[in-house]
Amino acid sequence: MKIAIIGDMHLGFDHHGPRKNDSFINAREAFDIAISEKVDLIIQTGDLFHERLPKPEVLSPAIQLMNSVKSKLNSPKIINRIYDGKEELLNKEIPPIVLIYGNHEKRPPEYINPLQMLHGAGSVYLMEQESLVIEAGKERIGIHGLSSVSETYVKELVKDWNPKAFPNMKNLLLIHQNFQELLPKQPPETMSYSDLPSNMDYHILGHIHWAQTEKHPKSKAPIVLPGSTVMTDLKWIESKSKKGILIVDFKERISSKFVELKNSRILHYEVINAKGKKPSDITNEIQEDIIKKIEYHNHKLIPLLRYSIRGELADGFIPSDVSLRPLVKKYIDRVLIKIDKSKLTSKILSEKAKLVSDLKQNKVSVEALGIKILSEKMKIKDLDKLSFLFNALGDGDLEAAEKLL
Ligand SMILES: [Mn+2]
Repeated sequence: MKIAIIGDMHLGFDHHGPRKNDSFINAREAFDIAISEKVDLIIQTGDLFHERLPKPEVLSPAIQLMNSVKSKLNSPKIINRIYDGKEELLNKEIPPIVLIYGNHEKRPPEYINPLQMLHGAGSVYLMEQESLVIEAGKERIGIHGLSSVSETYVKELVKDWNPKAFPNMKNLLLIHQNFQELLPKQPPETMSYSDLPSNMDYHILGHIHWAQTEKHPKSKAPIVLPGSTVMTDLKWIESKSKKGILIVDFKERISSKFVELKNSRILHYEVINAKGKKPSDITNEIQEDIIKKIEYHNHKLIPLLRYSIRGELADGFIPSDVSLRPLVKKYIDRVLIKIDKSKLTSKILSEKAKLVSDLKQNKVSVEALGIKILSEKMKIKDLDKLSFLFNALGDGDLEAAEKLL
């Protein structure tokens, strides 16, 4: 069985910014590759959408895209489904796009998330925590999918779930979580590769935005990260790895190829050493680099330039003195400039600048700060209540917010 594996697509990313079309341009190219490869099935790793509540302006083209893919591929069939410990024998046609939901789509249990909506409309098949035997042509494959769950209890949940491999076919696991091996400084409850079941032939990981291939420490089965189709975090590692999708042939032997997305915008990541420099020295250095990048650019989308300015500035200057706004304006039609000053320091740092810097370095989350302010304003001390109220207000769910008071 030939399967296209597509990573996090984040449809609707930067909806109000200059990269508003990027997620859709790349999604269309990814699906076009899958269609031209005549795959039997497409697996998507969750975070199809960038937000829990995508706007109709994002939902509508997304549904059109899924439905157009569906019209161009044959419908696979579910033969067997194990859900909540119960096994069902079926013979049911499903859409060719099978996916799980990611952390970006997750909503509280009693709410409907956007992928549940697409599933209900018959545009995709969503797996929450279930095992399927899927048949395409005369071939069968077992897929075990787990949508995003809290990092604090995922290990226990996977252990309890303990998906059984279906006999006489390849079995693959689809999951969207953090992994110790991929992200530094994770709390101890975060999963490691060895927490993945060792009875699977193949593991597909969403959530991580760069492409990488690993092996299960016990079973030696592949662990693959297709990587997102659009750049969101602008990490250094994303500038070094290409965006693309995997085409995998699940025969007796599993073979795969990575097909690059040619339309994906180019990201350049540069580290600028600020040690002992004046702000004007830094902006001059960056301007020279911008000119060079423009000269060598040959992609139809203007490039994204990420400058990470690091080190302690010359005496008497603070990070906010380093402003690239004039450069951003000057080159607005030629490059997109993103600055990271989280590692830029000075001898004098005001309290406000320190708070902003802490926020940027994730020493304190915006959410925690918001809850703290809310707690002071509303004089509420119950942490659970505060967190629910904060989320309800964030969702614009005033009715739910009112009920909490
Ligand atoms: Mn993601």
